[in-house]
Amino acid sequence: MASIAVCPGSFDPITNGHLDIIQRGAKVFDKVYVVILSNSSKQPLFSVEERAALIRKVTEHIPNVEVDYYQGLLVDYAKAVGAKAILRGLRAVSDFEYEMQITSMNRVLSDELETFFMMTNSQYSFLSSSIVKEVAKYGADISELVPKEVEAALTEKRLADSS
Ligand code: COD
Repeated sequence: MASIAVCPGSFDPITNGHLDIIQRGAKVFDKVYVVILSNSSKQPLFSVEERAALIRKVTEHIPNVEVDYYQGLLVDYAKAVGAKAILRGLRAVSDFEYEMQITSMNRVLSDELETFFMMTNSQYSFLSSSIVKEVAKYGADISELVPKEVEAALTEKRLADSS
């Protein structure tokens, strides 16, 4: 039986830290669905379509990755695509409490799903979409932090905002 995982997130926008988790996950699972879901505590900068297009672009070299978005519960999406695993990344101790909370909630909602955590690559341990957006707003060099397509999209947003 094929092993299918969902890699859920806001991805607003995708960073090299996310991409590293997706690439490594795709070596472990037969199929990885990268799915954009809504996090009610975040106000996204990019629309879901824009975020999905960026993720598709930067993962097009990984044949067993599919990109999608979904308005609803992660457990329902996982069930719909036949996934038994949720793939998440962990950066620092500060991530642990939040991840523990959502893992426990997902377990309450479905006992058919297991969450797997991958430790961040140490070079990305400080990296988040929020921090990238913060510095990109002031025109900082983010070329080491995000794929070039994301860098271009952030520059476009900054220029549109300042005009
Ligand atoms: N290195 C490694 N991993 C990283 C890095 C990095 N530098 N940066 C981020 N990650 C990991 C995160 O730890 C996370 O695992 C993943 O990448 C995605 O991160 P974000 O920040 O884009 O996504 P979140 O945390 O906002 O995603 C939250 C969800 C949208 C998945 C959640 O809110 C959700 O499931 N919403 C749908 C409704 C639902 O089902 N709710 C029930 C669960 S609370």
